Amino acid sequence: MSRRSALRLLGAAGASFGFSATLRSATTPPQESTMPPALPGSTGPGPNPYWNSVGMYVNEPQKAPLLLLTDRPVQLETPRHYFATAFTPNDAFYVRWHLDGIPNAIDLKNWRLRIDGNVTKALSFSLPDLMRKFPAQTVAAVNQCSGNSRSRFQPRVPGGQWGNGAMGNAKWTGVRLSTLLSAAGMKSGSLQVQFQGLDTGMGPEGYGSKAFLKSLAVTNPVLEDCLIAYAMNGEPLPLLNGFPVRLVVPGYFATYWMKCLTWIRVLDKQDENFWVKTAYRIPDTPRGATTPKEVKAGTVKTVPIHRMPVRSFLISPDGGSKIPAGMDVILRGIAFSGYGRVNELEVSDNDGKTWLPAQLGEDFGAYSFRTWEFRWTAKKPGRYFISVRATDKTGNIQPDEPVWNPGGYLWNRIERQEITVGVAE
Ligand SMILES: Nc1nc2c(c(=O)[nH]1)N[C@H]1C(S)=C(S)[C@@H](COP(=O)(O)O)O[C@H]1N2
Ligand SMILES: [Mo]
Repeated sequence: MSRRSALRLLGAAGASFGFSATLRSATTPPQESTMPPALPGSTGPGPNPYWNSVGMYVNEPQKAPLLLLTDRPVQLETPRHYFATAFTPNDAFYVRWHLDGIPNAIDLKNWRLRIDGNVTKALSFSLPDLMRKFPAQTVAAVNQCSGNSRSRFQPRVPGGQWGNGAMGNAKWTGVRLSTLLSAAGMKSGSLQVQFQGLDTGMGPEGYGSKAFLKSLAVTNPVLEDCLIAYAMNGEPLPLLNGFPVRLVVPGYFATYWMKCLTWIRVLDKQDENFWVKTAYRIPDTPRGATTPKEVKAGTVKTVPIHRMPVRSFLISPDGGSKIPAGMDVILRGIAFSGYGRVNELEVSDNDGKTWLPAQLGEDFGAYSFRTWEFRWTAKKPGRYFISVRATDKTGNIQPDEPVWNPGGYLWNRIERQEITVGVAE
């Protein structure tokens, strides 16, 4: 048995005993009655009504107990309570890989980051080179999987059935991608910059893609914001989150945030690899929405997924315990958008009929989580539905309609949480 699978087994065994059992009771799932109503024409069970996915807790190396989504490749979700603060601890940060051949260890003596392809001068850097030869930059940015909240989709779509915990926010420190690209000198005719990590594997059946490759167009202004990060919240990245360096693409979905980055290639042709041409594409429609019927008809034009739509979450209280009537409670949560900072957060305690502004927390930059709080007093006992909605600088506001596309991407519907208020005794 390998060390990894031994550790995994230990983690799984641990999950059935004390530690994670305590965590679990702190996030008691809501009752059946809080299931959102089934949508017209739906079949089968309704969307996942729980905040998180419904997995057991596991311990992976360098990680706190996290919710297991799949183990090959390893995919772990962050439990709700970790989102009470603007920054997600490294050990609680969610994990997503596509291929099962992920690195177990990195030998920094031999590890290099290469830049080649359509450049004047191919370059290669050791980790100390990156840390010493270039100025360090820091950005607070949300890393969110394109499929975050996929378990809400109705009808269901294939792919990891994430709850809301396939996201995290960190302060990323590293070298600007543009600095390295200028050092190498992009030649004329350059179309895309392609990124590759150290992981290998079979990829989806029938596609034979042995590597996970992503590209961004050389004309995309986001390249200027990209960092090659060697620190996450002031510490080395956990291996599962991309040690020694990963690409950070502020405002963009995490699919571009290449982990264990080792190879940057400047292409003079369009990238036709599976992960760009076939996967991670969204309908070229408002909100990226389509219908199963249109997909079947083959009429949906698609584009690569890009920026993250505005979202917000209530983190506490989580509905797991009754609140005494007449008592002040502070509702707390987070919000973010890939289209510019969140500048308005509203709360409704009557299922969206009326809204009141919440107090926004410290501003850590346009691409960070922003915390919010709202003092709430329910005078009468009963069931309340708390909804939260954010508006970003671009004027995007969260809608109360679900979105549907075959990839299970771009979910940003207004969240609602049932809270029971009891008689004060
Ligand atoms: N090398 C490599 N980088 C990768 C991936 C991968 O499979 N391999 N998956 C991407 C996707 S789709 C996501 S959601 C994020 C997840 O980042 P995390 O595991 O640090 O949370 O990594 C991105 N970078
Ligand atoms: Mo992802």
